[in-house]
Amino acid sequence: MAVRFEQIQDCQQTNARLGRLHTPHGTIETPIFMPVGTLATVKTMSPEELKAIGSQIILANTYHLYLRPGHEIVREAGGLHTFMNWNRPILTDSGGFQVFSLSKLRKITEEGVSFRSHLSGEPLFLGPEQAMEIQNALGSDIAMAFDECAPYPADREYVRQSAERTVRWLKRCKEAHQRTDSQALFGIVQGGMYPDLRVENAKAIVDLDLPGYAIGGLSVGESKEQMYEMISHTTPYLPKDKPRYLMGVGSPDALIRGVMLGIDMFDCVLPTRIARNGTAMTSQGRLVVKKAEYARDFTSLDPECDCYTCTKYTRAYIRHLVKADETFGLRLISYHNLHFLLQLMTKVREAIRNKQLPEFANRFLTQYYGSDE
Ligand code: PRF
Ligand code: ZN
Repeated sequence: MAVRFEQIQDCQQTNARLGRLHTPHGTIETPIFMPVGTLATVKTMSPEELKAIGSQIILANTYHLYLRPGHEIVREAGGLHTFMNWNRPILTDSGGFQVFSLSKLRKITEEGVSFRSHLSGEPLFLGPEQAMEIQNALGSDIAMAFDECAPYPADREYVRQSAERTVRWLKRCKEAHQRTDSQALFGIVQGGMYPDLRVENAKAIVDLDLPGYAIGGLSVGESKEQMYEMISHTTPYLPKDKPRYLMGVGSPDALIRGVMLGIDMFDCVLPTRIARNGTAMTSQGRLVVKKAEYARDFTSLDPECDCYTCTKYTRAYIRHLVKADETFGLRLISYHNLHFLLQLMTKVREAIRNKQLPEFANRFLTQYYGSDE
């Protein structure tokens, strides 16, 4: 078994769990947030910087690395860890989501997805076997199953057929999966916004007995309440002794609510994406540093933060850099935002350990949003 989940402690008041995920490249403390390094780089951040802020694991994308530079080049380099100089765990997403959101003229069949590259227009094909072969070449610690994330909204019949096909694709992924001793395959539960389809899909996926399970198809335009409801309908059917990963979710409130619903792993482009348009996540909520009101503000982005950015640079300086399109400004905010989310997860783990998660959640959310909601 390539990865093993060790449950350390259960929260008595919520469904949160404290755990450790042992992987070939080291152990991860859960619940955890995974910075996104789509193209084998977490945008603007060096691996040394990622380590300095406590990143335990990062995510990379099959779809993007397949198109550029091509998985054979990464294989020749000795795998993703060597290629990008990151010796801690890596999870790769399967491409089953990006191919739908990025590529042109895609066509789904039982076999897989035919599409045109969003870069060159070249006709390409991805299916379960290809997704596993590419992830095998990338050499990630955790490979995700090839799935379809149904659009939102979508009618029930479409979602039912799509979710059932995702189960058949998962069976093919499992069969095609090589090197099961050095790479774990996680299944992905789909089922759109239909509770009964979620339950049915979760049961079918769990039947395949995998080392971990993800909840996909959420954060696609539905309300937060609807998302939490879907999570609540799914987690009771996921085994307690395996890690649970909520895909593509990373706003502070959703991380906290997700943890309280029993989620162990999260990833999202949010902290790095909003950084690149000049927005910081702070203990008081989002701060749009470009605003004129910060021109002469010589305080730090977040008065409660002790990261490199916040100990050395002011809002006025970072605002100037961002307005002048200087890349250093985007680096400084990316560094802070990732530090902020990783710190948040450290505090969440501490709160579970100290049996104070609900109190911590209320306090944090009140400060971040100015109310409990
Ligand atoms: N499937 C995969 N990756 C994903 C998702 C999914 O459903 C999501 C859903 N928001 C994000 N990333 N494979
Ligand atoms: Zn900071």
